[in-house]
Amino acid sequence: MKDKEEIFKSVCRVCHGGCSALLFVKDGKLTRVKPNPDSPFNRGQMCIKGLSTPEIIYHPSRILTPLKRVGSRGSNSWKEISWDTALDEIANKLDSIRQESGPESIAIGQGTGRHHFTHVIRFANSLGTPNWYEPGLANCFIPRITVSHLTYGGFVVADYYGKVTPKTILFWGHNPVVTGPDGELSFPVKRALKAGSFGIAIDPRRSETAKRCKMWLPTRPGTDDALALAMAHVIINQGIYDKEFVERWTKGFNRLKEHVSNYTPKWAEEITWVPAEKIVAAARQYALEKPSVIEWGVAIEHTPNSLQTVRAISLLRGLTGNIDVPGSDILGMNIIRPYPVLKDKLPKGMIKKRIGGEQFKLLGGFRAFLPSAHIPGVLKAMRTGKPYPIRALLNFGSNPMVTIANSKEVYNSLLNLDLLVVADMFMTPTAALADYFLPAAFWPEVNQTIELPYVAENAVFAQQKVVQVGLCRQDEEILIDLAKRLNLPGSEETMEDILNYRLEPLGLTFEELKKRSMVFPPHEYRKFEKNGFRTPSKKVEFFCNALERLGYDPMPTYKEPPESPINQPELKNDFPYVLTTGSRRLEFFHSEHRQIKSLRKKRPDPTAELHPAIADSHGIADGDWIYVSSPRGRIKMKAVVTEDIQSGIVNIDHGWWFPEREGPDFGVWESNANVLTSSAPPYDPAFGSYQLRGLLCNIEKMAD
Ligand SMILES: Nc1nc2c(c(=O)[nH]1)N[C@H]1C(S)=C(S)[C@@H](COP(=O)(O)OP(=O)(O)OC[C@H]3O[C@@H](n4cnc5c(=O)[nH]c(N)nc54)[C@H](O)[C@@H]3O)O[C@H]1N2
Ligand SMILES: Nc1nc2c(c(=O)[nH]1)N[C@H]1C(S)=C(S)[C@@H](COP(=O)(O)OP(=O)(O)OC[C@H]3O[C@@H](n4cnc5c(=O)[nH]c(N)nc54)[C@H](O)[C@@H]3O)O[C@H]1N2
Ligand code: SF4
Ligand SMILES: [Mo]
Repeated sequence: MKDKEEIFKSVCRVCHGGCSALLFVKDGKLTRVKPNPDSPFNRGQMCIKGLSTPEIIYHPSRILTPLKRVGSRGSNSWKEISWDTALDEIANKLDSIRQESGPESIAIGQGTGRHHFTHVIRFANSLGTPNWYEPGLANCFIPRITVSHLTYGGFVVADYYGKVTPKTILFWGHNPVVTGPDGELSFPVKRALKAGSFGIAIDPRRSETAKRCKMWLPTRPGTDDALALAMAHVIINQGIYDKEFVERWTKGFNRLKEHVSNYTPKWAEEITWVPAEKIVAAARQYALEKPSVIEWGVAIEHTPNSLQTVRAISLLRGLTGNIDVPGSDILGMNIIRPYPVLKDKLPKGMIKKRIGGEQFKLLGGFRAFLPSAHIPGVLKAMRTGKPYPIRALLNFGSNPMVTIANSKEVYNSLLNLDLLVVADMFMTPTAALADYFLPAAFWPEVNQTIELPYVAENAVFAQQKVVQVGLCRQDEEILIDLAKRLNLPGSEETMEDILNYRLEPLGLTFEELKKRSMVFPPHEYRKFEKNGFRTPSKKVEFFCNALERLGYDPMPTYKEPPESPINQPELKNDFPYVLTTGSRRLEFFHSEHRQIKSLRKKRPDPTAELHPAIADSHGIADGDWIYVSSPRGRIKMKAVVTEDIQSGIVNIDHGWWFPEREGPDFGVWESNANVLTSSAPPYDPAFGSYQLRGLLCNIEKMAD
């Protein structure tokens, strides 16, 4: 007899999002995914990626068994092996490498914001290697998290869930209507804008979010620091800051006032290409029509001045008192325990050995929020053996051949390894270079908790395993089994032990949370009124002594991007336009989903957006194929000619490869934005961020 259909509540993780979902299971198979109407976050809505889950999970090219390479590296020929054989062999190789060259010669890479994110850190600590990384971090989210902690003593997120809706939303290099990142979903943003919040978009493109805003500041990529300093200048000079809040709750106001006195809107207009009147109008709206929130995005971290750019923006909240009051940016509640990452298991000597840790103190040093290694340095160690060799890479859920800057360099680095293990769902241009491929579970095959929004952790949801597909396994379980074989500390603890430990403050076990699906206590506002902000001065720090002690500017400063029309006028003839890369597309998550028919159909080709003014001068019409070139290489893109972009700027998708083509390359050199980018210095001095936006480029129509 056939089973009847069962319905389970879980959380979608096709993107970072966290939409609560109903999973329909019949005869051990996932038949449908529908939005869960009970979640205050997505309230019965999901995007097309999440709704495509059954198509992704049972996709014919998904890999369902562990594979071992036969033939030379990158020949893309494989044989199927059992889990036991795969894990025994990998553990043996890791063991020899750690004995011969020390655990630091084993690097662990992972993809952005995955369910196993913190477990990878736990594994690295227990193995004793300081060299784990994620392609975000220096270039994604760590600057926002760190600066928030340094400035306000905690992470802030927009308040869409209380009684008061934000009156003004300033979208800064951020397109949440499409991206809904880091557990801050797109749906509440859309609801707020619909309910009348005044949106201001600071973006070189009139993005999907900008189109719903009342004001658009079409900025030159890479100049957000200048724009933020000018807005601070307006707010202070016009006396429209929150005097009571500034007086009682901030430190360094007079120095800030002095510091920004020359950063006038006129000064910023020349740098940012945004008319001074618009800068003034945006600053006034944000400061006067309160409560206001700043939705800041990843664009402000894709620059080698990430620390100071994020700091400059963060001061605006302090100047206007838009912190932890209803409808403003609120401080996180962190309602469950942090993941037990076994920090104390990493030997002291190893902390010093972390690649990039000494140089980029807020990425990898002792003051770092989540100390990790600097990717360009790790890759260099693979190629050159300096400062010491990196011989193995365990890559859990990342596609560095497509997502890390300078793909050629990534390729040459990976080819030099003694051992490359890739855990993924599909054969990618990265996985094709591996010695072992481990088939990873997809979100309906995973037990985890998910905290929303990330880092703030104001709510917690249960993600639950409802089906088994092939021999695929959850990444954490793979890591636990590897840890057991290597006799690592902590390997006796099961996933369930860890989940129950984290949930203890709520008086719940994971089994109980699964039944309830979520816990979302009411927010406690104005927490600072009790004990002050959790900074050394107990105030919002305009002037930050901690930064000064680490050797960084205690006040935010402007720095022209290294590759720019102003800094490299000599490149003007060959590369006359400003290039920005990677604005997200609803249909794809980074390099994923190009093989998912229903999604690819909606966006079949890689695109470059450009203004008619520059398209015309090259004889390019909408839909033409063009070359986009930078000082590093050339790729093919389909032109989208549109008025919705600042003239002089070319915006290209990132993440492109072609799963339908032959491996091992799968066309990875053809339309991949990171053929055009560079991971060479200069880097942000604190985080090691490199430049992905605001580079220089040229365009050319392809012959038919
Ligand atoms: N569908 C989908 N959702 C995603 C992802 C995905 O791949 N697909 N990725 C996830 C991840 S890891 C992240 S980090 C987030 C990122 O999400 P967001 O922070 O929203 O980032 P993007 O879409 O990359 O860029 C946002 C906007 O910045 C603009 N922009 C480009 N350069 C600049 C600049 O120099 N200054 C300013 N002010 N604006 C600029 C772009 O035009 C774009 O509209 O999205 C997450 N969500
Ligand atoms: N030029 C340019 N480059 C960029 C950016 C940009 O804007 N411009 N954005 C950068 C940013 S912000 C980020 S965060 C990075 C993202 O970089 P990555 O994290 O490397 O991005 P993905 O393409 O999502 O790679 C994830 C891989 O993991 C697999 N996968 C999915 N789920 C799982 C799972 O649960 N387990 C395992 N083992 N595998 C899984 C997918 O199939 C895919 O191959 O890209 C960065 N690269
Ligand atoms: S927004 Fe993200 S979490 Fe929500 S349905 Fe789409 S992919 Fe899933
Ligand atoms: Mo990211």
